Amino acid sequence: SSIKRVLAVDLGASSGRVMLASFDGFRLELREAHRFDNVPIEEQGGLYWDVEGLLKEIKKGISIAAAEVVSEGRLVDRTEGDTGLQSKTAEKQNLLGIGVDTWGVDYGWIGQGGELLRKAHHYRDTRMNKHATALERLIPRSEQFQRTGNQPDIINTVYQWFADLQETPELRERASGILMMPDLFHYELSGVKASERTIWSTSGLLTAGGNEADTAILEKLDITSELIAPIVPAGTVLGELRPDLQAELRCGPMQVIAGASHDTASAVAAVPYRDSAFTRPQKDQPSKQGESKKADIPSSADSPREYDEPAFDWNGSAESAAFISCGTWSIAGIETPRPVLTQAAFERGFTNEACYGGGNRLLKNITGLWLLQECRRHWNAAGGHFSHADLVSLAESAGPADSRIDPNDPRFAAPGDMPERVRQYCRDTGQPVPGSPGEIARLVLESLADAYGQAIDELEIVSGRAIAAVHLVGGGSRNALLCRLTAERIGRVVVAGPVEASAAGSALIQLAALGELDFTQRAEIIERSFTLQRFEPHARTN
Ligand code: LRH
Repeated sequence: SSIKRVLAVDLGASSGRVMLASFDGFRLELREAHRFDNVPIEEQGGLYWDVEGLLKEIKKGISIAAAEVVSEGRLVDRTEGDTGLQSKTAEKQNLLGIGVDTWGVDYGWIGQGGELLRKAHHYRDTRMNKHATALERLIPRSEQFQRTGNQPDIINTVYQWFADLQETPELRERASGILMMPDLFHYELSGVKASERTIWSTSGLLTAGGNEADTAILEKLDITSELIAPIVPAGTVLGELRPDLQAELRCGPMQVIAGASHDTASAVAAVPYRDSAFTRPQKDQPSKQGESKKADIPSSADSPREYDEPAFDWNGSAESAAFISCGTWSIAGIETPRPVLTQAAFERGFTNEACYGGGNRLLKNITGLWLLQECRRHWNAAGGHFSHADLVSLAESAGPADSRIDPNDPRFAAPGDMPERVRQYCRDTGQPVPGSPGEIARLVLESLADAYGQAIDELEIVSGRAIAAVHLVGGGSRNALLCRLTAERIGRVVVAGPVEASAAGSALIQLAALGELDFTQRAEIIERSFTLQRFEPHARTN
């Protein structure tokens, strides 16, 4: 068979999926093999990952997908009427790879025997509140930004580590390693410990645009760099799925591949940029582990800082397309050749994270559909029966909202009674207070569109680059009202889709790493494979 198959495991805020991706050389097809809940464990006021439970579900997903693939092979044989070919075809239809992606910043402390030393915290845990000021005294915010390119944020790994070490200093002695969450799952699947670069680029610990942890920051935390496994580029083949798992899951050999294991980096890899406004640098080519060479990007640790508009060579083109990766979070950004470490970028709340292929994502993290997800959870717990789509259509009929919230206000970060927090925000700011679920949903969506508009305008200022259009990808691209409001607010064409951007990006990167796909063709492949919708920036009345 010429169909190549890989598994993209995408762990999102409320659910995880094992997606079976099939590529026939022309089109990519994604099918959900297994979906499961990803609900953080709440225990004595703490919020944690259910690593064991998730691992069980990932394994279940592998065996379901493997069985599906084999039975598909049989089906082909039966129609051909040649039972002799049965086992051969089934073998050829094997899964080639598997990669896990999830949100940034979270990690697990690993003990001497490779076990989790303690439950891995979820970033919405509030333990960092007590320690953030002390960390910022130790490593001032502007220094954090200058060293790592990351916008200081209480959820960043560096804040979480600091809080952990303040509360449990003996972790320094007891730990043999620290793995970011996708690295932890890849380790469980392959037995190989590695630190994938895109997920580490969310930590607040990596040198800006570089390939290693910032030594000054590690020193200030009093942590040895030996705790961090070698950093590898996105698209690194780590090794084969452990033989015992192959036997247990009856799935045959497949490669465990660290794709862009940061979900947003993966989603951005699936953005079908068409204007070829900017050809990304291809210097940090993904390679097999061990062969990974250092990216040819000057490490900001030893190069002069840029305080003015960055003087990038944009290959002669005048404009870029921006992306908004819209799910629980909304991430608005553009790709730049190198991190932008200017004062303007810092002050306006931008962060720099790594791309697959070696470029940089200059972006702003905006609290996204989380607000609506939490509202829905609250209303349904109180007896409502709202689907997400119900809320969108209620928002549609509610008409324009009179008030706005700042989605990034800290009061909205932790789980809780979100409708009341939205109302309280309006009271506190002297605005009309929304009542019905439709009014609240409309207010949230319009506030998001406003935040996107502001981020896109600021991106132009900070990057010195005109933004011609915006690709809105991820689950939010299904929300036609949000796409329309966004197009109107930002005054540019919005191209919506793919919905399953993280899984699609993971599949593209894995297949490219295996030599089965030419990544420079990704826009064409995405356009052939998924429905994309265009929203024009004309204002409407309702
Ligand atoms: C989106 C995301 C985002 C941030 C946040 C913690 O899921 O990965 O890019 O890193 O989660």
